[in-house]
Amino acid sequence: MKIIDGRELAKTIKSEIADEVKKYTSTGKRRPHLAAILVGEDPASRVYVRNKTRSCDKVGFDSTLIRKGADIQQDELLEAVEQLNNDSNIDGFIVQLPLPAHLNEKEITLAIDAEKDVDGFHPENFGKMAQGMDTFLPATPFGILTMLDRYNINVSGKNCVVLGRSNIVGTPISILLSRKANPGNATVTLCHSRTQNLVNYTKAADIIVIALGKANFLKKEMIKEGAVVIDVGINRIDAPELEKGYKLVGDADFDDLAEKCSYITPVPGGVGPMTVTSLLMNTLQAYKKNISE
Ligand code: L34
Repeated sequence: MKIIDGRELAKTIKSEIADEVKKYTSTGKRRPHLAAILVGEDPASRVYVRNKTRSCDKVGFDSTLIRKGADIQQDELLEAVEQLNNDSNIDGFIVQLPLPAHLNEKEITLAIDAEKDVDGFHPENFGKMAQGMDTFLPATPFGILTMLDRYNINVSGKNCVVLGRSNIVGTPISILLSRKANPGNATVTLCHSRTQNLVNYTKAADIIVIALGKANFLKKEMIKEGAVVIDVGINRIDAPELEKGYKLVGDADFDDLAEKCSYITPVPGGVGPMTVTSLLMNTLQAYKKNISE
Protein backbone atom coordinates (compact mmCIF):
# COMPACT_ATOMS: atom_id res chain seq x y z
CA MET A 1 0.00 0.00 0.00
CA LYS A 2 1.19 3.49 -0.81
CA ILE A 3 0.10 6.61 1.00
CA ILE A 4 -0.95 9.55 -1.12
CA ASP A 5 0.70 12.28 0.89
CA GLY A 6 -1.51 15.32 0.47
CA ARG A 7 0.56 17.44 2.80
CA GLU A 8 3.76 16.83 0.84
CA LEU A 9 2.10 17.31 -2.53
CA ALA A 10 0.45 20.51 -1.28
CA LYS A 11 3.89 21.78 -0.30
CA THR A 12 5.29 21.02 -3.75
CA ILE A 13 2.42 22.75 -5.51
CA LYS A 14 2.56 25.74 -3.18
CA SER A 15 6.22 26.22 -4.02
CA GLU A 16 5.30 26.08 -7.72
CA ILE A 17 2.62 28.72 -7.09
CA ALA A 18 5.07 30.87 -5.11
CA ASP A 19 7.56 30.74 -8.00
CA GLU A 20 4.91 31.82 -10.42
CA VAL A 21 3.77 34.68 -8.17
CA LYS A 22 7.36 35.88 -7.95
CA LYS A 23 7.57 35.98 -11.73
CA TYR A 24 4.76 38.53 -11.75
CA THR A 25 5.60 40.56 -8.68
CA SER A 26 9.26 40.89 -9.71
CA THR A 27 8.07 42.83 -12.76
CA GLY A 28 6.19 45.26 -10.52
CA LYS A 29 2.77 43.61 -10.66
CA ARG A 30 0.61 43.57 -7.53
CA ARG A 31 0.14 40.34 -5.55
CA PRO A 32 -2.82 38.00 -6.00
CA HIS A 33 -5.52 38.62 -3.39
CA LEU A 34 -7.96 36.08 -1.92
CA ALA A 35 -10.72 37.01 0.54
CA ALA A 36 -12.81 34.73 2.73
CA ILE A 37 -16.01 35.37 4.63
CA LEU A 38 -16.36 33.27 7.77
CA VAL A 39 -19.72 33.35 9.56
CA GLY A 40 -19.90 32.18 13.17
CA GLU A 41 -17.54 30.13 15.29
CA ASP A 42 -17.70 26.61 13.90
CA PRO A 43 -14.38 25.18 15.13
CA ALA A 44 -13.67 23.11 12.00
CA SER A 45 -14.47 26.03 9.68
CA ARG A 46 -12.16 28.27 11.68
CA VAL A 47 -9.31 25.81 11.22
CA TYR A 48 -9.98 25.43 7.48
CA VAL A 49 -10.13 29.17 6.89
CA ARG A 50 -7.00 29.72 8.95
CA ASN A 51 -5.21 27.12 6.82
CA LYS A 52 -6.33 29.03 3.74
CA THR A 53 -5.11 32.43 4.91
CA ARG A 54 -1.81 30.98 6.16
CA SER A 55 -1.27 29.30 2.83
CA CYS A 56 -1.84 32.64 1.11
CA ASP A 57 1.07 34.05 3.13
CA LYS A 58 3.27 31.13 2.15
CA VAL A 59 2.78 31.60 -1.59
CA GLY A 60 2.93 35.40 -1.58
CA PHE A 61 -0.78 36.18 -1.89
CA ASP A 62 -2.55 38.89 0.02
CA SER A 63 -5.52 37.63 2.00
CA THR A 64 -8.45 39.27 3.73
CA LEU A 65 -10.56 37.50 6.30
CA ILE A 66 -14.00 38.94 6.94
CA ARG A 67 -15.58 37.58 10.09
CA LYS A 68 -19.28 37.88 10.79
CA GLY A 69 -21.31 36.84 13.83
CA ALA A 70 -23.44 33.69 13.70
CA ASP A 71 -26.55 35.89 13.99
CA ILE A 72 -25.84 37.93 10.84
CA GLN A 73 -28.93 38.42 8.68
CA GLN A 74 -29.15 37.38 5.03
CA ASP A 75 -29.23 41.00 3.79
CA GLU A 76 -26.06 41.91 5.63
CA LEU A 77 -24.26 38.88 4.30
CA LEU A 78 -25.42 39.66 0.76
CA GLU A 79 -24.06 43.15 1.26
CA ALA A 80 -20.66 41.77 2.31
CA VAL A 81 -20.64 39.62 -0.84
CA GLU A 82 -21.55 42.61 -2.97
CA GLN A 83 -18.69 44.61 -1.51
CA LEU A 84 -16.21 41.93 -2.48
CA ASN A 85 -17.77 41.64 -5.94
CA ASN A 86 -17.11 45.34 -6.42
CA ASP A 87 -13.65 45.48 -4.88
CA SER A 88 -11.15 45.53 -7.73
CA ASN A 89 -8.31 44.66 -5.35
CA ILE A 90 -9.80 41.20 -4.75
CA ASP A 91 -9.18 38.51 -7.38
CA GLY A 92 -11.40 35.91 -5.80
CA PHE A 93 -13.29 35.13 -2.61
CA ILE A 94 -15.19 32.41 -0.85
CA VAL A 95 -17.95 32.20 1.72
CA GLN A 96 -16.95 29.32 3.96
CA LEU A 97 -19.67 26.68 4.30
CA PRO A 98 -21.72 25.52 6.10
CA LEU A 99 -23.60 28.67 7.02
CA PRO A 100 -25.87 28.86 10.07
CA ALA A 101 -29.29 27.32 9.35
CA HIS A 102 -31.21 30.62 9.16
CA LEU A 103 -29.17 31.76 6.15
CA ASN A 104 -29.97 30.83 2.56
CA GLU A 105 -26.81 29.28 1.17
CA LYS A 106 -28.10 29.01 -2.40
CA GLU A 107 -28.95 32.70 -2.58
CA ILE A 108 -25.50 33.60 -1.26
CA THR A 109 -23.79 31.37 -3.81
CA LEU A 110 -25.79 32.96 -6.61
CA ALA A 111 -24.83 36.44 -5.42
CA ILE A 112 -21.10 35.82 -5.86
CA ASP A 113 -19.66 37.22 -9.10
CA ALA A 114 -18.89 34.10 -11.15
CA GLU A 115 -15.53 35.58 -12.17
CA LYS A 116 -14.50 35.81 -8.52
CA ASP A 117 -16.05 32.50 -7.48
CA VAL A 118 -12.79 30.67 -6.84
CA ASP A 119 -14.77 27.91 -5.08
CA GLY A 120 -16.44 27.10 -8.40
CA PHE A 121 -19.80 26.76 -6.64
CA HIS A 122 -21.79 29.27 -8.70
CA PRO A 123 -24.13 27.44 -11.12
CA GLU A 124 -22.50 29.26 -14.04
CA ASN A 125 -19.13 27.78 -13.11
CA PHE A 126 -20.60 24.43 -12.14
CA GLY A 127 -22.33 24.28 -15.52
CA LYS A 128 -19.11 25.13 -17.34
CA MET A 129 -17.34 22.41 -15.36
CA ALA A 130 -20.00 19.87 -16.33
CA GLN A 131 -19.58 20.78 -19.98
CA GLY A 132 -15.79 20.65 -19.89
CA MET A 133 -15.37 24.38 -20.40
CA ASP A 134 -12.57 26.37 -18.84
CA THR A 135 -13.60 27.48 -15.34
CA PHE A 136 -12.76 27.26 -11.64
CA LEU A 137 -13.02 23.65 -10.50
CA PRO A 138 -14.39 23.19 -6.97
CA ALA A 139 -11.39 22.94 -4.66
CA THR A 140 -11.85 19.49 -3.13
CA PRO A 141 -12.57 17.70 -6.43
CA PHE A 142 -9.73 19.66 -8.07
CA GLY A 143 -7.42 18.51 -5.28
CA ILE A 144 -8.47 14.90 -5.80
CA LEU A 145 -7.80 15.10 -9.55
CA THR A 146 -4.39 16.61 -8.86
CA MET A 147 -3.53 13.77 -6.45
CA LEU A 148 -4.55 11.11 -8.99
CA ASP A 149 -2.59 12.91 -11.68
CA ARG A 150 0.61 13.51 -9.74
CA TYR A 151 0.65 9.96 -8.39
CA ASN A 152 0.16 8.62 -11.94
CA ILE A 153 -2.91 6.66 -10.94
CA ASN A 154 -4.65 5.47 -14.06
CA VAL A 155 -8.30 6.50 -14.06
CA SER A 156 -9.27 6.00 -17.70
CA GLY A 157 -11.69 3.12 -18.14
CA LYS A 158 -11.67 2.28 -14.43
CA ASN A 159 -14.66 1.68 -12.21
CA CYS A 160 -14.94 4.64 -9.87
CA VAL A 161 -17.43 4.63 -7.06
CA VAL A 162 -18.23 7.92 -5.35
CA LEU A 163 -19.95 7.74 -1.99
CA GLY A 164 -21.93 10.87 -1.17
CA ARG A 165 -23.67 13.34 -3.49
CA SER A 166 -22.98 16.74 -1.95
CA ASN A 167 -22.80 19.82 -4.16
CA ILE A 168 -19.23 20.50 -3.13
CA VAL A 169 -17.68 17.02 -3.40
CA GLY A 170 -19.67 13.96 -4.47
CA THR A 171 -21.63 15.41 -7.37
CA PRO A 172 -18.80 17.42 -8.97
CA ILE A 173 -16.13 14.70 -8.57
CA SER A 174 -18.46 12.16 -10.19
CA ILE A 175 -18.85 14.50 -13.17
CA LEU A 176 -15.13 15.27 -13.36
CA LEU A 177 -14.04 11.63 -13.23
CA SER A 178 -16.41 10.70 -16.03
CA ARG A 179 -15.51 13.62 -18.32
CA LYS A 180 -13.52 13.06 -21.48
CA ALA A 181 -10.35 14.47 -19.98
CA ASN A 182 -7.22 13.48 -18.16
CA PRO A 183 -7.66 12.43 -15.38
CA GLY A 184 -11.12 11.26 -16.36
CA ASN A 185 -12.75 8.78 -18.73
CA ALA A 186 -13.78 6.61 -15.77
CA THR A 187 -17.02 4.69 -15.44
CA VAL A 188 -18.55 6.38 -12.44
CA THR A 189 -21.23 5.22 -10.04
CA LEU A 190 -22.56 7.77 -7.57
CA CYS A 191 -23.82 6.07 -4.41
CA HIS A 192 -25.74 7.79 -1.61
CA SER A 193 -27.99 7.22 1.38
CA ARG A 194 -30.70 5.53 -0.71
CA THR A 195 -28.34 3.17 -2.53
CA GLN A 196 -29.29 -0.46 -2.07
CA ASN A 197 -26.61 -3.14 -1.65
CA LEU A 198 -23.85 -0.57 -1.39
CA VAL A 199 -21.16 -3.20 -0.89
CA ASN A 200 -21.83 -4.64 -4.36
CA TYR A 201 -20.66 -1.32 -5.77
CA THR A 202 -17.73 -0.68 -3.48
CA LYS A 203 -16.40 -4.23 -4.00
CA ALA A 204 -16.35 -3.72 -7.75
CA ALA A 205 -14.58 -0.37 -7.55
CA ASP A 206 -11.04 0.26 -8.75
CA ILE A 207 -11.18 3.73 -7.21
CA ILE A 208 -13.40 4.78 -4.30
CA VAL A 209 -13.97 8.41 -3.38
CA ILE A 210 -15.73 8.58 -0.04
CA ALA A 211 -17.34 11.79 1.21
CA LEU A 212 -20.09 10.79 3.62
CA GLY A 213 -19.06 12.32 6.93
CA LYS A 214 -19.25 8.93 8.71
CA ALA A 215 -16.20 8.10 10.78
CA ASN A 216 -14.36 4.90 9.75
CA PHE A 217 -17.27 3.78 7.56
CA LEU A 218 -15.31 1.99 4.82
CA LYS A 219 -13.83 -1.37 5.92
CA LYS A 220 -11.70 -3.96 4.18
CA GLU A 221 -14.61 -6.35 3.58
CA MET A 222 -16.17 -3.64 1.42
CA ILE A 223 -13.33 -3.21 -1.10
CA LYS A 224 -11.46 -5.33 -3.57
CA GLU A 225 -7.76 -6.08 -3.33
CA GLY A 226 -5.70 -3.24 -4.77
CA ALA A 227 -8.42 -0.58 -4.78
CA VAL A 228 -7.47 3.12 -4.56
CA VAL A 229 -9.19 4.88 -1.64
CA ILE A 230 -9.60 8.66 -1.64
CA ASP A 231 -10.92 9.67 1.77
CA VAL A 232 -12.60 13.07 1.87
CA GLY A 233 -14.20 12.74 5.32
CA ILE A 234 -12.82 14.66 8.27
CA ASN A 235 -14.52 13.55 11.47
CA ARG A 236 -13.68 14.68 14.98
CA ILE A 237 -13.97 11.84 17.44
CA ASP A 238 -13.52 12.06 21.21
CA ALA A 239 -10.04 11.31 22.47
CA PRO A 240 -9.91 12.34 26.14
CA GLU A 241 -6.28 11.15 26.35
CA LEU A 242 -5.22 13.91 23.93
CA GLU A 243 -4.73 17.52 24.94
CA LYS A 244 -7.19 18.72 22.29
CA GLY A 245 -9.76 16.18 23.50
CA TYR A 246 -10.42 14.87 20.00
CA LYS A 247 -8.74 13.31 17.03
CA LEU A 248 -9.44 13.42 13.31
CA VAL A 249 -10.41 10.31 11.40
CA GLY A 250 -11.62 9.86 7.86
CA ASP A 251 -14.65 8.11 6.43
CA ALA A 252 -12.34 5.21 5.59
CA ASP A 253 -10.94 2.99 8.33
CA PHE A 254 -7.29 3.57 7.46
CA ASP A 255 -5.72 0.84 9.62
CA ASP A 256 -8.25 -1.74 8.53
CA LEU A 257 -7.84 -0.94 4.82
CA ALA A 258 -4.09 -0.35 4.76
CA GLU A 259 -3.09 -3.91 3.79
CA LYS A 260 -5.72 -4.36 1.13
CA CYS A 261 -5.68 -1.16 -0.94
CA SER A 262 -3.00 -0.05 -3.41
CA TYR A 263 -3.19 3.65 -2.51
CA ILE A 264 -4.94 5.53 0.27
CA THR A 265 -5.16 9.15 1.40
CA PRO A 266 -4.64 9.70 5.14
CA VAL A 267 -6.75 11.94 7.39
CA PRO A 268 -5.42 14.41 8.33
CA GLY A 269 -2.77 15.13 5.68
CA GLY A 270 -4.61 13.85 2.62
CA VAL A 271 -7.37 15.58 0.70
CA GLY A 272 -7.67 18.53 3.18
CA PRO A 273 -4.36 20.22 2.34
CA MET A 274 -5.05 19.68 -1.36
CA THR A 275 -8.38 21.50 -1.03
CA VAL A 276 -6.51 24.51 0.27
CA THR A 277 -3.89 24.33 -2.48
CA SER A 278 -6.53 24.05 -5.19
CA LEU A 279 -8.19 27.21 -3.93
CA LEU A 280 -4.83 28.96 -4.34
CA MET A 281 -4.55 27.59 -7.88
CA ASN A 282 -7.97 29.01 -8.73
CA THR A 283 -7.07 32.36 -7.22
CA LEU A 284 -3.87 32.46 -9.26
CA GLN A 285 -5.93 31.75 -12.37
CA ALA A 286 -8.30 34.64 -11.54
CA TYR A 287 -5.34 36.91 -10.85
CA LYS A 288 -3.65 36.14 -14.16
CA LYS A 289 -6.82 37.00 -16.01
CA ASN A 290 -7.23 40.23 -14.06
CA ILE A 291 -3.74 41.54 -14.57
CA SER A 292 -3.83 40.80 -18.28
CA GLU A 293 -7.00 42.84 -18.81
N1 L34 B 1 -16.96 27.66 0.67
N2 L34 B 1 -16.71 25.90 2.12
C1 L34 B 1 -16.30 26.54 1.02
N3 L34 B 1 -15.25 26.13 0.26
C2 L34 B 1 -14.57 25.01 0.60
O1 L34 B 1 -13.58 24.55 -0.18
C3 L34 B 1 -14.95 24.31 1.75
N4 L34 B 1 -14.24 23.21 2.20
C4 L34 B 1 -14.98 22.13 2.85
C5 L34 B 1 -15.88 22.76 3.93
N5 L34 B 1 -16.46 24.04 3.54
C6 L34 B 1 -16.04 24.77 2.49
C7 L34 B 1 -13.04 23.34 2.81
O2 L34 B 1 -12.36 24.34 2.76
C8 L34 B 1 -13.86 21.31 3.44
N6 L34 B 1 -12.70 22.18 3.43
C9 L34 B 1 -11.46 21.90 4.06
C10 L34 B 1 -10.39 22.80 4.06
C11 L34 B 1 -9.20 22.51 4.69
C12 L34 B 1 -9.04 21.31 5.33
C13 L34 B 1 -10.08 20.41 5.34
C14 L34 B 1 -11.28 20.71 4.71
C15 L34 B 1 -7.75 21.02 6.04
O3 L34 B 1 -6.90 21.86 6.11
N7 L34 B 1 -7.61 19.82 6.64
C16 L34 B 1 -6.43 19.39 7.35
C17 L34 B 1 -6.61 19.32 8.85
C18 L34 B 1 -7.63 20.20 9.43
C19 L34 B 1 -7.75 20.10 10.96
O4 L34 B 1 -6.70 20.05 11.63
O5 L34 B 1 -8.89 20.11 11.45
C20 L34 B 1 -6.08 17.98 6.90
O6 L34 B 1 -4.92 17.60 7.05
O7 L34 B 1 -6.99 17.26 6.44
